[in-house]
Amino acid sequence: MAYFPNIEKIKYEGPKTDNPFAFRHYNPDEVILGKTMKEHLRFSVAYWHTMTQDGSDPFGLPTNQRNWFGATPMETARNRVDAFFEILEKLGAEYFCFHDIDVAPAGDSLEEFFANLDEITDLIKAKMDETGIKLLWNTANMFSHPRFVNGAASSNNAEVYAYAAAQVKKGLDISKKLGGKNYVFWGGREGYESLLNTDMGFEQDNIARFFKMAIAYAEKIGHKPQFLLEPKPKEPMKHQYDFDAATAMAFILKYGLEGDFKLNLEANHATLAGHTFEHELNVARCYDALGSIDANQGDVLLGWDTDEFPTNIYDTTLAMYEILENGGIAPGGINFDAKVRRTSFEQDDLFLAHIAGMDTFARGLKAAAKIKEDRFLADIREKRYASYTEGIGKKIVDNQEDFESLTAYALDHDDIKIVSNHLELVKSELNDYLV
Ligand code: XUL
Ligand code: CO
Repeated sequence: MAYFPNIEKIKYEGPKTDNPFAFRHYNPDEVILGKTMKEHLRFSVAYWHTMTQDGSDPFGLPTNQRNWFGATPMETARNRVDAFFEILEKLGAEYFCFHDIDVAPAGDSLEEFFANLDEITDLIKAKMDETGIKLLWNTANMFSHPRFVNGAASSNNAEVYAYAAAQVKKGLDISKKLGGKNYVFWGGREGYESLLNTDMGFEQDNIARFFKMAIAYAEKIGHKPQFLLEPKPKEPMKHQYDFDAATAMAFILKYGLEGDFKLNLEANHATLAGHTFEHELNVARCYDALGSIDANQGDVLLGWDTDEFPTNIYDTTLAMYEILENGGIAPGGINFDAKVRRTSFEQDDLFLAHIAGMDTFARGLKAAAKIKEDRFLADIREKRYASYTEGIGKKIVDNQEDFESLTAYALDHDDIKIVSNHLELVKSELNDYLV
């Protein structure tokens, strides 16, 4: 059965089309800077927002109209696999991501949960084999169930820690079965509510032990996906340990995990941390740790994780510039960790929303490629640091100077000429690339 009988495969029809179910900017086979748009963008659809989100909010009941509900939770889970792959195929998205509980019901025991996961991931595997669609990453939901009220690997309760380990072990077995490219840890409740009752150092040591066990298990089963840590500053916890890219890197480096871990950076998490998305991507690049991205956007007027589909070309341009400067995002991708608004409740809105996000990233890619080709930002930066390319500046970067030699130099050269950044001009010229 087709769950979207009125929707055909989404095609590129160009900016002039009046067909809302067509790409206006994302042209998968168009070559930009030597790679197709599809190769650059590596789009992924998130199982949770797309298949399980119901449109409810703290004040209201579900609004979403969906046609895949069955008589039992397992029947619904089976239907969802078919509906999800119909969406992926019709969108032409090559990748997908999921949490364990997105795909299979938890049942009444851990054993039943694992059996449900085995059955559903067999169905997913059959669909992957049939369509060639690949698993960008999977992860374990260790934040929804009440047992995780105090965290998972950071829990004060060792039995919760063991339960979480069992979930991640299963997640890695599934990653092996489905050929997952990456494996994500987002510490949904790895943080604290009050320092009055928290031993932060102990909790972080325990999280690091947990990650090392995950690495050891992946090595043992001969399937090592790229591990990714996803920072977020707050929500649900008041303070989360992986606050932002820089904090997550400090953790990774402190515990010697840099050989196995990179970052999965999410746009709305960046803004919650008081950063731009490009700031987070740039921090990751400074550590050679840009792994993958969760594409979405927040709302400047709201202080929480609204997970909106990305429609801001300014942001996607600067994000794509970072990705181009990184030499691409593979083996990561651009995963739409985004949900339709509660008022966009028709099932076909799932397509309209993904098309909007894919087109917005395609426009960002095109603008960023032009910025790179023209060396627009590269030249501005090169010129700004020109004083380090010769004379005293060159000697500083060649490590040939010390405080005494620099003092001698400064005594002779204290009539310093400084130049304006002309930043308003830069921003105005940048606008020309966006439209
Ligand atoms: C939550 C969030 C998660 C992670 C995966 O804000 O971003 O969906 O991406 O657990
Ligand atoms: Co995310």
